Amino acid sequence: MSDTMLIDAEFVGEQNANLEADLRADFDHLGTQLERRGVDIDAIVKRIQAFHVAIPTWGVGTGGTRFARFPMSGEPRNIFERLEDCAVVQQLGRATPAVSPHIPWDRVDDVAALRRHAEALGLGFAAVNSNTFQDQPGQTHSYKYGSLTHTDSAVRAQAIAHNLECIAIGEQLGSTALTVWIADGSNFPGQQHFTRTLEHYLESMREIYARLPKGWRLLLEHKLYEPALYATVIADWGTSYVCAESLGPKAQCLVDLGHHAPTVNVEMIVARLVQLGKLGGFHFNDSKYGDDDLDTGAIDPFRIFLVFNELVDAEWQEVDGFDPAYMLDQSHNVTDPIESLIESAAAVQRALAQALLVDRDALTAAQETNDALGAARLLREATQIDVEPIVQMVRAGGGGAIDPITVYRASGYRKRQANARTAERTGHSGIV
Ligand code: LRH
Ligand code: MN
Repeated sequence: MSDTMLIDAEFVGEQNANLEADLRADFDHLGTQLERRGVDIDAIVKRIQAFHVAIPTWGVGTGGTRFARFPMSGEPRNIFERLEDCAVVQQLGRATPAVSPHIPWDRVDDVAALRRHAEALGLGFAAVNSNTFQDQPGQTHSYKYGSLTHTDSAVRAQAIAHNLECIAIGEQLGSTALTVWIADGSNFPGQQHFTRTLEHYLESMREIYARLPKGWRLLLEHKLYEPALYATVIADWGTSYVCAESLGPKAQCLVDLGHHAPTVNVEMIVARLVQLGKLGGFHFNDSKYGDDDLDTGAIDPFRIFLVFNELVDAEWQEVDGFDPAYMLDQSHNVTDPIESLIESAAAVQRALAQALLVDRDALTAAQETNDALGAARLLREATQIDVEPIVQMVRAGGGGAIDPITVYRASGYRKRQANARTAERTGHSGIV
């Protein structure tokens, strides 16, 4: 438990006290229901307690689209304040003890001071994200026509150097992974040579791979389109897999749920990458059309359940080396980001809890005997069980809030920050 509490712990305790009796009753009732299904509720609680999802530092600021961004008063103005808001998500939700930084958005002069600030807030650092999809002031070469795959080796060298800098910063922060998403691609047929761009990508990534510190992994993030609107160099899981395989054992594939065409079967991609030993991690979010970066579970909670059904199956099968990095990657344009992140982390916990309720022996039997409806029912039934008392008990047991959104709103945290953080930010467009 961190020593810097941004919301009065006593206040949280008082709020919980009003809800404890009802929670206990709901929890015991659910325990009886699950016992009838041969499920030990305490074992599920233990599993959810051990599950953590990292939050994106860029997720605590108000997000925007290419049209506009509508800043919120009291939003964080720098990484130190972003960590404070991340700490509130952790204090109340107890599921997000690590944050995923993005460089240069989170670059500081004194990295050790940043690490101390995070530790004082009870936070650690997950994968570092590099950024060669924007030009920085004073940058020598532009990434307008690409970065790690640019036709000009000087631009590629600049992009490689940036990724090596991200590794160096990550090492100081205690991170053990680098996530590489590149926007490289084209808007016109013929604009780029498909094969040469992928060869450039592999050449560049080999230089980055060669400099990975001991115990680190390189996470390749694919994306179907945007900002490239005709062809994206790393557009799908297949390309990402081939590259990760070619790079070596420390390279794995990261699945951002929003980076697929709306009808794509993402849970099957997850199963494939598990089978191929290349599932490195996730960026959880939800979407209806494109890479909408909406709150996880806000549009299609069944989809996130189906992803966790594959992950729980992998654990149940004791798949060798199965250890994905779990992160949220969302853009909060119309909500208080702290509330959205608390709700989204809980949505991921809920999906895991429901996936743990699936009777895997019965499912295997139904699958092996082609009992289609029987198999489908086993999954659907698991999603019809209200596991909220489990998610609440995990929060309460970890010193968090049984009803975190009500506590957060009643705490007046955002108002306090609105007074403290005089707005410097403008309404420019873009996600941050
Ligand atoms: C690209 C992406 C990537 C991040 C960015 C903020 O769409 O998902 O993971 O670098 O969002
Ligand atoms: Mn992402």
